Amino acid sequence: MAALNLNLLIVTLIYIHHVSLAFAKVTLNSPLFTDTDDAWLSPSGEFAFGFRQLNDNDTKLFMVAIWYNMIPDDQTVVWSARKDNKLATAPAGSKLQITQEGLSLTNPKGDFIWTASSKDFVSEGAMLDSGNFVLLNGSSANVWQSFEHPTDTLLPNQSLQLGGMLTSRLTDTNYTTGRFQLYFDGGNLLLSPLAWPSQLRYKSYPVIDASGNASRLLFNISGDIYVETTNGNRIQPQGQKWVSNSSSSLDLNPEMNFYRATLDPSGVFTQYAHPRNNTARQGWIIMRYVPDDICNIIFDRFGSGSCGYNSYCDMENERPTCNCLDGYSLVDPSNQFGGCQPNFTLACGADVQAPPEQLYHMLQSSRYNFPEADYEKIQPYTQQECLQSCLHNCMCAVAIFGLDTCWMKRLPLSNGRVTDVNDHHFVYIKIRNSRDFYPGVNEELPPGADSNKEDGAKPILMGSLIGSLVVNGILLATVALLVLLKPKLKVVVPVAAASLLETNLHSFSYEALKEATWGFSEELGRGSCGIVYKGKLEAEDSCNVIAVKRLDRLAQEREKEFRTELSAIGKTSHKNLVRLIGFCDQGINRLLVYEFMSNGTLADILFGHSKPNWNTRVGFALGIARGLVYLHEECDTPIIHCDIKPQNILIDEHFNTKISDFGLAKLLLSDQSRTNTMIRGTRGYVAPEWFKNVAVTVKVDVYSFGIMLLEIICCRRSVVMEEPGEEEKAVLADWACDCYMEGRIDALVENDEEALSDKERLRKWIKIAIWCIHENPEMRPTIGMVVQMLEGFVQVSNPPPTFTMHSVS
Ligand SMILES: *[C@@H]1O[C@H](CO)[C@@H](O)[C@H](O)[C@H]1NC(C)=O
Ligand SMILES: *[C@@H]1O[C@H](CO)[C@@H](O)[C@H](O)[C@H]1NC(C)=O
Ligand SMILES: *[C@@H]1O[C@H](CO)[C@@H](O)[C@H](O)[C@H]1NC(C)=O
Ligand SMILES: *[C@@H]1O[C@H](CO)[C@@H](O)[C@H](O)[C@H]1NC(C)=O
Ligand SMILES: *[C@@H]1O[C@H](CO)[C@@H](O)[C@H](O)[C@H]1NC(C)=O
Ligand SMILES: *[C@@H]1O[C@H](CO)[C@@H](O)[C@H](O)[C@H]1NC(C)=O
Ligand SMILES: *[C@@H]1O[C@H](CO)[C@@H](O)[C@H](O)[C@H]1NC(C)=O
Ligand SMILES: *[C@@H]1O[C@H](CO)[C@@H](O)[C@H](O)[C@H]1NC(C)=O
Ligand SMILES: *[C@@H]1O[C@H](CO)[C@@H](O)[C@H](O)[C@H]1NC(C)=O
Ligand SMILES: CC(=O)N[C@H]1CO[C@H](CO)[C@@H](O)[C@@H]1O
Repeated sequence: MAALNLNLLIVTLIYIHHVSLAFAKVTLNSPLFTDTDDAWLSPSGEFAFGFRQLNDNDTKLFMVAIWYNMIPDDQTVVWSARKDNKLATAPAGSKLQITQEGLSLTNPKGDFIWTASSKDFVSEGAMLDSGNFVLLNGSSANVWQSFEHPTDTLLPNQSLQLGGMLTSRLTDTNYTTGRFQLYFDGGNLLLSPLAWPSQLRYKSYPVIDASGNASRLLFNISGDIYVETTNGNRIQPQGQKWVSNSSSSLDLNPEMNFYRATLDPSGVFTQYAHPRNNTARQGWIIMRYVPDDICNIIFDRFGSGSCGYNSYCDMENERPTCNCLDGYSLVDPSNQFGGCQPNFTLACGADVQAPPEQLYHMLQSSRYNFPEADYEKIQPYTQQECLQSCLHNCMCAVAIFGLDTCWMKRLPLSNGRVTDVNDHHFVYIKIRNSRDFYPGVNEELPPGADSNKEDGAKPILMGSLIGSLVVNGILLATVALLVLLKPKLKVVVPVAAASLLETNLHSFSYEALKEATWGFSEELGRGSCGIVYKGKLEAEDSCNVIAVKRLDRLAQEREKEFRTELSAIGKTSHKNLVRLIGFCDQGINRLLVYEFMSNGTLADILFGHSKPNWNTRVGFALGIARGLVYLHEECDTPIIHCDIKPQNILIDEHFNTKISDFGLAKLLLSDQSRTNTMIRGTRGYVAPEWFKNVAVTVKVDVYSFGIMLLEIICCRRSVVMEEPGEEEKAVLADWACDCYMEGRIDALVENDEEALSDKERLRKWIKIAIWCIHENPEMRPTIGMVVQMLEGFVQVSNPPPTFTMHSVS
C-alpha cells in the first residue's frame, strides 16, 4: 500500500507545479497537448480538465480527465474519458481540442482516439465550478456535459439517470475500468461484478430497492444522496453504514467541505468529504458507504467474488481488504483485488512419482472459507482422513473440515471470505515442501513436523512458510546476481558475434576471474576438460559463489568454435542443468563461470559412505533424464553431452541433480584420439560406436545414461575390482544383464529394503537401462522415450536375450 500511495504522490506532484492556464471558457481550436502541462480550469480554480499522465513512465500514456485542482498533494480524479466503457489512452504528442463537432482527442498522426460529439454546432466549452465540463451551442445551451457520462464518481448536483451507470476503476492509481458496476435495472439501483472483456454482469445486489419506481439517483447540492422515484419520493441507500442526515449526527455542509461519491475499486459505493480549508491536510474522509459488508454480499457461482481468485476478503478499518492464502502471492503486486497464485506448482501430472508426503504439507488455518470451490463432500469423515485425502489428491488445493464433513476444494478458489471462528471449522492449505522433492534425504524436518512415517503420521507444519521463502530467496539471488554483476565487475567489451549477445552470458576479463578465485587457489575438482576452482563474485550488497572452470588449451581449429559452442550452451536454461553465468575468452585463456553447487557430485553421494535412499535416487535419475531431454530435444540445435557420468552430475542444496559440462566434450575431445578418450577414465560409460567407424549421435548419451542408471539403482560404480570368485560382478552392465535374465534382480540391490519394496519399478528400470545400453544405437530408445518409460507412461517391453552377450571391452 505504501508503494501505491507513493505513486499517487509522484503523479500528483508532477501536476501541481505545472498547471498554468486558467480559462473559464474554452474557445474553439485552442488545443491542449500532452507535452505541456496546461489544463482548462474552472473559474474558481477548483476543477481542472486536461491530460493526466498514467502512472507509467515507460509507455508515456495519457488520459483525458477532470480532477480537483485545489487540494494539495491529492488531485483526485473525478472523471476520465472512456470509450465503450474502457479508458481512452493517448500516446505522447496527442491533442485535445474543441471543434464545431464537439470535443476530440487525436493521436500525433491525427487519428481520433475519443470524441464527445454533439448534433448541434458547438461554439465553446466550459469547465464549471461544479466539476462539470460542458460544451455549449451558439445560444449557450448545454449540448454535451461530462456529468451525463460519469465514470466512477458522482459530484454534488450530479445525478445518475436510468440508463446511466458507474463502473469502478481497477485500483486507486490504475484508471483502467475495473470489476464493479452500479446501474439501474427494473427501476432499482443495483451493484454487480463484471465479467471482462464482455462486461457481462454477474449476480446483482440491490443498493437501493425502490420497488421498481426509481427515476434517478441524485447527489443533491447540499451533499445528500438518494433515489428519486417516479412519484416524487426520496429513498436512501439501505444499510447500517449509510447514515442519513435526519437520523444521526451526519453534518453535511458543502460550504466547508468538498464531497464526492465513488464506486471504489473494491465495489463499495462510498461518500467522501474533504475540508475545503486544507490546513489540516487530512485527505478524504469516508462519510458513509453501501453495502455494509461487500465481502459477504458478492457471491456467485461465476467470477471470483468480491476479491480476486485465491484470496479472501475481510473488512478492516471500514474497508474490504483482500488477503492471499498462506503460500500464495498477488498475481499483480500493485492490485490487491487482482487475485493470488500459489508460489509453487500444484497440478496433477506435474510431479515426479514421489509420495505426496514428501512433496507437500498441509498448513492449518481457520478463519476463512471459499463456499463455491468444492468438488468433493465426504461424510462422515475424520479430520485426519480429510487432510490425508487432500494431501493425496492432486486436484485438492484446500480442505475444509467441519464436524464430520470434509469439503475438498480445487483451484481457482472463489468467493473467499472470513467466517466466524468456531471450534468446528478447520482449513488446511496444501503447500509445497521447501526441500523440493526429497526431504527424506535430509532427516531434519522442520519443527512441529512428525517424522515418524511408519504409523502413517503426516508432516503437518503449523505456520511454517520458510520453505517457499527459501526457494524464492534463491530465485531472487539468481536475479540479483544477474542484475548486480554488471556494474562492479570489469566487464570486457564483448567483441562477440551476435549469437553470443542473444544469450545472457557475461564476458569476464581474465583479471576479474583471477581476483574472484583468489588467484585460482581453491581447487574444487579436476575434470576431463580442465580444473575447476571456487570463487566469489562481489556485488554492491551481496556476493555469490561461483565455480570457474579453466579449460585446457584448445586445438587451433577449435578456437573458432569456442564461441559458437558457448552461444548454444549460454541459451540453455533448465532446472536440471548447471547454469553457465559467463566466460572469459582472452588471449590463450578460456574460462567458464558456472553457478556453484554446494553439495558435490552424484559420484560423491552415490559411492560415498551412506547410500542415498531409494526415493532420492529415483528423483536423481528422473532429473538427469529430464535435463538430457532438454539438451537433446528442446534446444535449437541438439547438444550431445558425450561425457555423461556421475562425476559430471552436480547436486544443489535441494538435492536437485544438475548436469554439468555439457556441450564441451565435443569441443575438447576431438583433437584426441579415441583411444586416448577411453584411457582418460570414462571407460565403462562410452558407447561402443566410439570405437567403430560410425557417426556419433545423441544415442551415445543414452548409452551413458543407461550405465549411470544402473549405478544409481545399485549404488555402485560401473566397473570395480571384485574379490576373487566375484568376478562376474566386476562389470556392472554385464552383471545386471545376467541378473535380469536369470530372474534375480534382488541381488542387484541387496539389503536395500526400500528398493525391494518397490519391485515393480526396480524391474522396469533395469529393463530400461538394458535397452539404453543396446549395442546398436538405433535400437536404443530416445531420451524422451526413456523419460516416459521411467515415469510409467509407456510400457517397457522385455529386452532381447542377446543382451546377455553384452560386454564392455
Ligand atoms: C492498469 O492495469 C492494466 C491491467 O492490469 C495494465 O495492463 C496496465 O498497464 C495498468 N496501467 C498502469 C498505468 O499501471
Ligand atoms: C517518472 O518520471 C518522472 C519525470 O521524469 C520522474 O521524476 C519519476 O521519478 C519517474 N517515476 C518512476 C516511478 O520512475
Ligand atoms: C442550442 O440548443 C438549444 C437546446 O437544444 C436550442 O433551443 C437552440 O436553438 C440552440 N441554439 C443554436 C444556436 O443552435
Ligand atoms: C445544478 O444543476 C442544475 C441543472 O441540473 C443547474 O441548473 C444548476 O446551475 C446547478 N447548480 C450549480 C450550483 O452548479
Ligand atoms: C411504486 O409504484 C407503484 C405503482 O405506481 C405504487 O403502487 C408503489 O407504492 C410505488 N412504490 C414506491 C416505493 O414508491
Ligand atoms: C438535499 O437533500 C436533503 C435530504 O434529503 C434535503 O434536506 C435538502 O433540502 C436537499 N437539498 C436540496 C438543495 O434539494
Ligand atoms: C441535515 O443536517 C444539517 C446539519 O446538521 C441540518 O442543518 C439539516 O437541517 C439536516 N437536514 C435534515 C433533512 O434533517
Ligand atoms: C483554515 O483553518 C485554520 C485553522 O483551522 C484557520 O486558522 C484558517 O483561518 C482557516 N482558513 C480559512 C481560509 O478559512
Ligand atoms: C510466496 O509466499 C509467501 C507467503 O505467502 C510470500 O510472503 C512471498 O512473498 C511469496 N513469494 C513470491 C516470490 O511470490
Ligand atoms: C555444503 C552443503 O550445503 N552441504 C549439504 C549437503 O546436503 C546435506 C544433506 O542435506 C547437508 O547436510 C549438507 O550441509
